[in-house]
Amino acid sequence: MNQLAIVGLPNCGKSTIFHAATRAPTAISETPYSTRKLIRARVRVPGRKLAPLQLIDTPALARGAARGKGLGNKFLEKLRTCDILVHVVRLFARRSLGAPHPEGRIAPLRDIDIVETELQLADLAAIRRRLEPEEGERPSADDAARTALEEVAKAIEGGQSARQMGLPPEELADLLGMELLTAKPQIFVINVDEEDLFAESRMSLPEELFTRIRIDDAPYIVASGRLEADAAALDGREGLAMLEELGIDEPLGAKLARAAEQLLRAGR
Ligand SMILES: Nc1nc2c(ncn2[C@@H]2O[C@H](COP(=O)(O)OP(=O)(O)OP(=O)(O)O)[C@@H](O)[C@H]2O)c(=O)[nH]1
Ligand SMILES: [Mg+2]
Repeated sequence: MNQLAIVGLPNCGKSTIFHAATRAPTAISETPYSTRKLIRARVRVPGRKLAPLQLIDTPALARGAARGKGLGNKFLEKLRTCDILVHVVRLFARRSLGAPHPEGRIAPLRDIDIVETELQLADLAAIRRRLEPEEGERPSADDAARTALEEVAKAIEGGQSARQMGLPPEELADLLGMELLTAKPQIFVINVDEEDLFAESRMSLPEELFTRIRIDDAPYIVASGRLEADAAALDGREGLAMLEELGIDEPLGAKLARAAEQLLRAGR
């Protein structure tokens, strides 16, 4: 089964999105780092037959995670086998005063950079372990892989992510003999205030955000996690009716599944 792992800063709404898309129980709270382990469940796509997808809720990544801050870094190794990262970005600000933003204010581009940097640092650390295994660890990579690993490490040190190196993820993984987090395609979920879903105010979403997302040609979904979670809590048909009334044509699970299918089909 293909796996999608959620990544994002503390309190950006990862668990809310996870719950909305799966209906599975998970900790949702105003306290940062309320998710303390990986939680897996199937994406629910009411009324449509699609290949099953597993969604993984994860502990938050914060600035400094690679140096041991927060919880998320410890779990990144377990995400190396997943196929896609669902990168949740916080834009919601109203009616969430109890849920502090770890950086003090809403700034989606900065947040994306923090998460991407932490993924890059995790990849670099994994590449180094591979190139210079400690005593008793598995033998190092063969020569071809070593050269490729050194090249990727250099690119990452220069601020690039492995997926920007122009090779499809599977080919890159074969070449390197390992999976890199920054090689995985991402789906962005822009988690907005309920009010911002509706026509005019949608214009208030920052244009630079979409420019950033376009760099990777990544699919994105603009959603209100809270609203979607409320709809998911209702009976299937009632939930759909609630969303429809608000002008939302499809629940979050279906949008995620469609974006994932598109990426997987394109072999990205
Ligand atoms: N207003 C509003 N609040 C939201 C939305 N999504 C999440 N929240 C609130 O933000 C807080 C954090 O949500 P979580 O889903 O627990 O966030 P998380 O990213 O999983 O947090 P950690 O696991 O602690 O990193 C909760 O109080 C949610 O109710 C949204 O779309 N709108
Ligand atoms: Mg959580």
